[in-house]
Amino acid sequence: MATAAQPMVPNNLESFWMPFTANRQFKAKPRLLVDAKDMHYTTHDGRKVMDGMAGLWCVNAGHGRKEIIEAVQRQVAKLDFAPSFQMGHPAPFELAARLTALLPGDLDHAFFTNSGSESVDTALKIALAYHRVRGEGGRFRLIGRERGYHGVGFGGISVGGMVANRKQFGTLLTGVDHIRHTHDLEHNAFSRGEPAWGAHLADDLQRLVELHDPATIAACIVEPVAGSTGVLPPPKGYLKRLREICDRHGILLIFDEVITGFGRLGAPFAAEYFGVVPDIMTCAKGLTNATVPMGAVFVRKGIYDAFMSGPDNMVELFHGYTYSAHPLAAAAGLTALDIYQREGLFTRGKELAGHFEDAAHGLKGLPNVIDVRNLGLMAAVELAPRPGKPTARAYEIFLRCYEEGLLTRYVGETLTFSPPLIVEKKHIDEMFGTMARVIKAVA
Ligand code: PXG
Repeated sequence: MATAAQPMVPNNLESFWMPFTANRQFKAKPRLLVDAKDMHYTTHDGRKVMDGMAGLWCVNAGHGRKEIIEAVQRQVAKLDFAPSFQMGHPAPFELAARLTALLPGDLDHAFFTNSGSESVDTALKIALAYHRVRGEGGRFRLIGRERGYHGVGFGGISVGGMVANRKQFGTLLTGVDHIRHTHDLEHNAFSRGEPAWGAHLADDLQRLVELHDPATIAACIVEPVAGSTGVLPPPKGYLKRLREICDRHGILLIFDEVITGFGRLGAPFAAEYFGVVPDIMTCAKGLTNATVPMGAVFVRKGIYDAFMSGPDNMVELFHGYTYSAHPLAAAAGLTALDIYQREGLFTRGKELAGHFEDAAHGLKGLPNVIDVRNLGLMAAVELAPRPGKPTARAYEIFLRCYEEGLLTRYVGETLTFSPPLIVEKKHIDEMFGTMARVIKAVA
């Protein structure tokens, strides 16, 4: 409800410098969300909008989950904050144990952060420090991938491959190189699931190994399915090939599962879905159903153990955040896990993937649609750009969808779908039905 202290529509939109937003365009015609429940948002003008994006790929169990709200309320009343540097409190120990029990292979330790960006920077730092504690400090290079998104810290934008996210920010980290991305419309347009063509693109890593000398390379980081850049499922066999090349040369493989973690593909993590175990895995978003910010980095046993070798009164890793393992986040995380497991949300994507895929590919043949891509409960439709006006068509479609009751995301010429995992077939039909209608209406 609107009150004097908290008006429904703020009368000053100016002071908030909005992230990743065209501020002037937005503030001229704002879109405010004021309420949310399950699959829907309510807008400031009282309309219901279906959440086709699980917020920002993060509200996996749907909005307004009472159990999570109550767990956070109980926690804040009992222990609002406790330091995790040389002190501790119970919840994150339980959360780490429960999370690592879900992971494949010997990924068995969790380091907590507050976001995906912090998880990525933490993972890169752990990779560098790991080699150093083993006496291989000469491994300083980090390899990322074109079109990769790894958040917005300096580490993340350095290994990331989205040009706009890099070009304003100077020299970035040194010692970074990139393999090619896997997006190829000529070979893979309208692929259902993993494209058949492109496993050989993983051999780019071998090329960089030969160029730089493997003894200088610490880690290679990729999103198992690139999300922000417009949903790029990996070609069949691609991730296995990356794993083999890393193994051959002592390079750590990092999977950035900030989007793919917590059931997005119909398995708890993409590592399990693809049968490829990374050495380090990052996550955030769905970890707490996005109710309280939290991220985590999971590492294999050998990595943690390598740090536990010096004098036992010494700090082993000089890294951490004031809010690492924050009590409210840990409470939200534990309760989100309860819900995911009880409601079978980690595997629900598997049951719905076929219907979701058919619905997405129903957009094929509509005006200006040049590709549809999907995996699990992620999908994207790519449009031909309007001559001389890049991204204008996708933006207009995004806006029209919002006006017609569907929240999607647009990046470049691509619109994406990543609904809460509680989505039902009728919601899927409505989402893609709205999108089809709007694509036909927007020239
Ligand atoms: N890694 C990956 C793979 C991500 O998708 C991050 C790291 C960074 O997480 P934080 O919590 O620091 O934002 C992300 C974030 C979008 C979009 O739709 C995607 C993200 C964030 C905001 C928007 O393009 N992913």
